[in-house]
Amino acid sequence: KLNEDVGDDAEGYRRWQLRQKAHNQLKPPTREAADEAYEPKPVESQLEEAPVVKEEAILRFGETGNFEPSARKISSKPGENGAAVKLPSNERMKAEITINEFGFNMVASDKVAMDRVIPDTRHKECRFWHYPESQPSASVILVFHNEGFSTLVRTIHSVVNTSPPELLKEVVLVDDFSDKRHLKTELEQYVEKEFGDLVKLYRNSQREGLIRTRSHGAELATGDVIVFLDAHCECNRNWLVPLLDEIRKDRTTMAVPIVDGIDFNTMAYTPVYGADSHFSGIFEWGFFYKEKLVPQRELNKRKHMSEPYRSPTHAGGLFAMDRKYFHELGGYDPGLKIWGGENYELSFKIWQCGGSVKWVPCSRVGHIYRNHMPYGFGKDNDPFMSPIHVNYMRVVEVWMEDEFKEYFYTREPSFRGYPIGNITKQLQFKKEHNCKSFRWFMENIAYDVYEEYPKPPPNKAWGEIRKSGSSLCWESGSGQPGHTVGIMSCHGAGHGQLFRLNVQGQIGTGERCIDSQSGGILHVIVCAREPSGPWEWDKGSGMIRHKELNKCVDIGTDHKLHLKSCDNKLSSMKWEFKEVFPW
Ligand code: LR7
Ligand code: MN
Repeated sequence: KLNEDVGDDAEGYRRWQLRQKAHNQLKPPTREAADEAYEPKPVESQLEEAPVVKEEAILRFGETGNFEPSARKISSKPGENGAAVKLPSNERMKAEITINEFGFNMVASDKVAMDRVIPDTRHKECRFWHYPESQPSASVILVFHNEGFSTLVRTIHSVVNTSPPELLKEVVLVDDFSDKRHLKTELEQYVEKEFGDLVKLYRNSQREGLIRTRSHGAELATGDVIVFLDAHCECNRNWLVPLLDEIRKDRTTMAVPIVDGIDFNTMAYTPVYGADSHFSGIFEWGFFYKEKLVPQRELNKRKHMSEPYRSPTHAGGLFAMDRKYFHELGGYDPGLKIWGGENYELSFKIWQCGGSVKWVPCSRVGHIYRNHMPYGFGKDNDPFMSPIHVNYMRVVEVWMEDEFKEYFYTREPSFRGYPIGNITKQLQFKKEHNCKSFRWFMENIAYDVYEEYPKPPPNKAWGEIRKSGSSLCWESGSGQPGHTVGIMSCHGAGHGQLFRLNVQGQIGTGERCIDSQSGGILHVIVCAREPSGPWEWDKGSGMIRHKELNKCVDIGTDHKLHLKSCDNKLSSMKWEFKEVFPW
């Protein structure tokens, strides 16, 4: 019985594991038995059969759901019930070293139990869903590169502890060419001892990046459904079944859990979103991933608050798909490098070629957000163009038509023309499968992107903004809102020296904009929703004027940019845009 209580103590946990082992040793049916089961029936009898009603999940209050596990016991260990771990001051130094190495505090993580209880962050309804018993089996795939030990291993424990053993076919670990000692025999022995055959460990013979490593994992997996998680997650109660149920109903659905946060420093487990507020994944035109409240129109399609809803895209790391469907779609574009953009590639492909992406409120999984990315990009790195951007461009060139491509290149003008490798296979796939246009996607699925990010008007000028005839450039530094804009020697590498003036008078840099307090210093702001602004550049005089204040940009003695009364005789008020292609 799936919901049979195994007990909350160590003995119960053993029993749970034994059950899993036994399940794994079940023999598959013989070829003959399988053939017999699938013997086609004569047409007459098929006609007599009652129409098949697909089984539905039922919400029945007062009666706990069939897959709902009983609550585990909270122990007295640090981090229990998702609490923050407090370190004594003498361990702080060591903790900092691990944060530097892994992006997480491994000293804190090492103190947290492998089977700690985390708070149930789901909507209250979730406990009362009764799902059809017959569900596809799952392979949970974890790819990893130089991860910490206890965070990785806790992810496996958590998957095993929270998944019905009948449905968890295997956990597939794929090591993306890590070089840490603890990920060699120590990991092999631990996994073998704790999980036996349930967990399989494979290793890449060279660094492939997370995207190709996931594709590799999907090829090695044998379950009906593949579920990807980052290698630093903790699964919440009954997270798996609600995902599987969406795929059981429609095998072309990508089912996405709601991601809770685990603090990199204290391991505290906290929801990012409350159970009553529904968010979905979107993007701005430079492809920074964003989340936004789901439009009411989408929510109204459902009967209950806890039911899944459609989303344009997702963060990338955590999702479930029918394994064969993933392969039918060609998996990820193998030309994508290391990290980034694969979430768009897969979600655009799914939506445009007839499937759907759904976020599932009753499935919650915690993820440790790192404090920094602790690894480099290996040989995929190029000093002048991040592989992330090349990935974005592959997605743009394959899945967007001219109009939408243009919005991307308006936001990132210096990327135009960078070689992105061969995409004929991807374009061919799109054609052969009669995939819909990006316009269709924007109008029907991602329509509310425009609410936050209206179509950007074209640039009037872009590039470095140089003091005429000099090598002094505008510099927005970190680009953080509030950062002042100063003057520095031009470096030609883009970043904080790349600005765009659009035809509606807005000056942008990256995803941010430039403003000035009345008459004060120029500084970085979060762009207003409307892509317009007060700026005007007169190519002839070189002056950049704030139209509303009728003042011009000048260099102050503090090397920052100030608004002063316009004077076309001042050389410090003459500016020219110089397009740069840092690659
Ligand atoms: O070269 C690599 N090889 C790997 O196997 C680099 C990474 N990895 C592994 C790594 O060990 C980890 O298990 O890949 C997984 C993801 O890498 P992270 O944790 O460094 O990525 P992230 O959490 O910073 O980034 C998010 O965006 C990525 C874009 O490519 C991936 O889609 C990540 O899965 C994704 N993470 C999430 O979606 C978690 C939740 C929300 C966020 C952010
Ligand atoms: Mn991650």
